[in-house]
Amino acid sequence: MYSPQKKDFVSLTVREQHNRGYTNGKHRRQSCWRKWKQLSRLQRSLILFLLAFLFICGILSYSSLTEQWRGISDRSLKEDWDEVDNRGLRPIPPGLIPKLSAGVGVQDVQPDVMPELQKPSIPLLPKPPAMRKPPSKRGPPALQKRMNVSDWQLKDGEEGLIKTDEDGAKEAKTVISWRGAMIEAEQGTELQSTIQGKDATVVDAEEAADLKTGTLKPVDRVEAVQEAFRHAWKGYKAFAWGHDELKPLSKTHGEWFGLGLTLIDALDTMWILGLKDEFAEARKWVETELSFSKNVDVNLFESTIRILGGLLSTYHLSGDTLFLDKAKDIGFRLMPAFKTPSKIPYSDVNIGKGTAHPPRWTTDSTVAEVTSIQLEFRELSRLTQDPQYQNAVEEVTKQVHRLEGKRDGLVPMFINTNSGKFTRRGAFTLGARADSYYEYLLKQWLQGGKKETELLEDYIQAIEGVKKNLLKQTSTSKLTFVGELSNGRLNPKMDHLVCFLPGTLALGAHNGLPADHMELAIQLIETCHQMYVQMETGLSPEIAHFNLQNHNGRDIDVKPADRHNLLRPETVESLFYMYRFTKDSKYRDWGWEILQSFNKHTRVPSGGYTSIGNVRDPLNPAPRDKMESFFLSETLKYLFLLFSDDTELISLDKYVFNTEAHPLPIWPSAS
Ligand code: DMJ
Repeated sequence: MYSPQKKDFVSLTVREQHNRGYTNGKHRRQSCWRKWKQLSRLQRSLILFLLAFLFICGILSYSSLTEQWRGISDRSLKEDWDEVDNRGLRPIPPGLIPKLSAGVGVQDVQPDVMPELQKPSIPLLPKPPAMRKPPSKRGPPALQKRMNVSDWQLKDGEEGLIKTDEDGAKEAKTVISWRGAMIEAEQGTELQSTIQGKDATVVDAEEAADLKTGTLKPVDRVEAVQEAFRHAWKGYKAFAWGHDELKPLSKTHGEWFGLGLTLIDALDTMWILGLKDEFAEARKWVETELSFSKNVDVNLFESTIRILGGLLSTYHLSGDTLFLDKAKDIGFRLMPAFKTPSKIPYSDVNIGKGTAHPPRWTTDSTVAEVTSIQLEFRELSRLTQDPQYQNAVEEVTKQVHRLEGKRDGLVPMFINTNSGKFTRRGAFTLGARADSYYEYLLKQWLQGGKKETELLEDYIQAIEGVKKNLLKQTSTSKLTFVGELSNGRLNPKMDHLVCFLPGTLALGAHNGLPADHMELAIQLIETCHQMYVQMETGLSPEIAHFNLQNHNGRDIDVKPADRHNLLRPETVESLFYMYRFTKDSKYRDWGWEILQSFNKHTRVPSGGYTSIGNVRDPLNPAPRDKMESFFLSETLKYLFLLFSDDTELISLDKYVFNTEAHPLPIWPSAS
């Protein structure tokens, strides 16, 4: 049945359309439509195809045009930023920040006025990324595609990147392409490690001969460490100055606390290595730029061992009271962490607001964290003659000493800040979350002049606990390792972190503890050494799994998620102790091999060293674009001390190193 309402537009007559109120324009559209309908199906298809084709072409040319426009605007932004940079306007004027005077109570710390004060006098343009970011990564780290080594580092004898002319001089191409980003290559000598202007591979060959003839001069190795430090510092200075960490590949920085962590952590290393110019520049930054009056949350443990420890040791080495003043300031600002129901400190403190809190997901703190801040706070009390610091940390020591839940002196990994009791009991490790508890038992005993017998008792009992519960040997080469206990079952895995233990055991034996501690130290340092030499890069993984059954003839397996190396210090730390106490030159040689492997696989040509994601693949160690502050604070410092013939340089009878390698004095017996 006919129904005008339902009749479609095309079939309406002009009058009908007029009656329904359509306009003239609509008339025109109507006649077009009629013409369209009069075309054959083939004609209509052809026209539609042409229109679609033109539409696609239009879209394609639009996106490439906008790409160009974006490029132009990025460049002009970058140029604007560089101009601001070049005018030296980035640093925060710190003189504006009122310094906390001695005697101000924790409760008097005012919320910061930093946001206003930090602003430079001219508006800053947003900083463009130094290079285009790779697509964001998802999934567990081991599964993420990292940069290929070929993308950023040169291989031995690689053609095309380093050309050798007839005189043997190397000429580097100016750029290496990395997924569209341009990374500047430096002179050929920079692309490999350089010692006194010689290519490291050449030095290696010479060294092998020298080692045989016994003519190798120790000074070469000392200078190699200085050179490595300078190279790392060059990257930090160029791309991360005053920031927490260098990201050497993207040539920028990472921020953790926003307190110049790498710079502070590296101060005493520069002093010890004799790098006067670098030290002077860094000191200037501390004097003029460093302010702790900042509305930031910091981790109590990390800021104590790196910042407080770094400032205290630099004060002791240099005698410069600037560092003591800064140490007092940060130490005081960390104290709110101890205001908990149990007096076991919270993990985090806001050093500007004077408030503290546990992590968001728990009221637990980590046992290693609350028991490895004692050396620093005790020293702060001694220097300031203010007992509050020492009292706070020794209260923690006392409570942990008395606590139930240990197993033969071994401690669980967590402690609750409300109840003051161990939680998640049943898991025991000498690795992450417990490691430095053991280290600080011995070192506090030494720091205090061997008088605090409870510390010593706890330490000796714990080492017995290690022997009884955690010590095992691999079936193939009988490598001794320290496994982990989980609800009574031994897991034959060992963190690289555990490699601090041989050094600590040796230090104890040197101070009169049982001789079998030294025997164990010798066995364990061999295992730590094997964790390096059995890897294709010559660098240890973060975690090693040891074979108790001889099923594949190997001692060590590495799980994909554990293949990374963060430039950690523990093995070279122990090598340093072992060499000092035994004078066995093999420990120096092992350290030298490690330095060379760092140079080969983690050194970034434009400055800095990077952690890597895969120690099993020398062709693609998967650089992670991060230089941890402990590489400068610990790794290079211990290597330098290992190679130095001056055993009075930080004598182990006069200093104890905190867990971040900052030497603090052993207290004179009168105090
Ligand atoms: C350092 O910050 C300290 O040595 C800490 O005790 C453990 N981890 C890192 C280095 O690996």
